[in-house]
Amino acid sequence: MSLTAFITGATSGIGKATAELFAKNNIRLVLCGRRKERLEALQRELGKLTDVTTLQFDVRTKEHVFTAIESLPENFSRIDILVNNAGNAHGLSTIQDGDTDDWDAMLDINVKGLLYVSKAIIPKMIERNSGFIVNIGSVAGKEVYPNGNVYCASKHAVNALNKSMRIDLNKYNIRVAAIHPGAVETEFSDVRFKGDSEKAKSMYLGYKALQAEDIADIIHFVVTRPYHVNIEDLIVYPTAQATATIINKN
Ligand code: NDP
Ligand code: 8X3
Repeated sequence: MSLTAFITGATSGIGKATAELFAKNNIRLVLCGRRKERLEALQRELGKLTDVTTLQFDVRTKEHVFTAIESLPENFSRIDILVNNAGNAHGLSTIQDGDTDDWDAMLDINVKGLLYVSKAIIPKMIERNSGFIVNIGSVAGKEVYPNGNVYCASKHAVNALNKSMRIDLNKYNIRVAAIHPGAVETEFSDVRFKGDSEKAKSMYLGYKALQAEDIADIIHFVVTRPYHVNIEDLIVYPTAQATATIINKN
């Protein structure tokens, strides 16, 4: 039987590339995000390759997360792979200059949203004694850089939750893995810099950043190992990047 994957943040970047690669590999898809037109377009396109259903919800809104997931049709209710990917950085400033709405967004989306979605999906994995949860962290969850403060805190939380899930779900035969990318050229910087596309583009100039497809490829590799193999934690940089802040640009 084909596997079914539930991908949050499937409308863009890493989540979208993962959906596309999974579809090519005959993995059935539950695609989530807030932008309905993008979800519909993906369903039309990837529906030619595999079974696809979509759920439009904001991961911040607890009730919507649970209602949406409960509304899944019976043939999509068995989730084999959960990719906890939805998230973004909002702003880049010192702690003293930080915008509290940005802080709320990052903690509510990157941390609490991931928790709500996991809470809604895990019970059926426990019942079946199988499942795979892939948490998309960041190098920002492994180190802290100037002005990264709350985004770094949110991704350190993802790192901690990944480890916690591994421990708490261990006896239920559920695999848990985190992938921590460095710079990936997606809409990430557009969101971080609030639509300042020049500033966003400048983040990826002078070196070859990771592409969303590179991370999708790694996610696919991780979830297609034999069931007794769990790759627990991966940091993935572009070759030009040595740490969160050291990038060899020319
Ligand atoms: P994108 O901005 O391209 O994609 C972000 C995705 O998250 C979109 O599909 C967006 O969908 C979804 N999302 C954002 N907020 C919400 C919300 N409130 N509710 C539901 N969905 C939401 O960025 P990336 O693909 O780069 O980011 C994916 C993940 O990778 C994030 O967790 C990010 O932190 C992480 N990451 C990114 C890196 C990078 O350099 N790009 C590096 C390291 C980690 P929609 O707007 O339709 O809701
Ligand atoms: C995204 C990578 O370095 O901008 O998580 O935090 S970084």
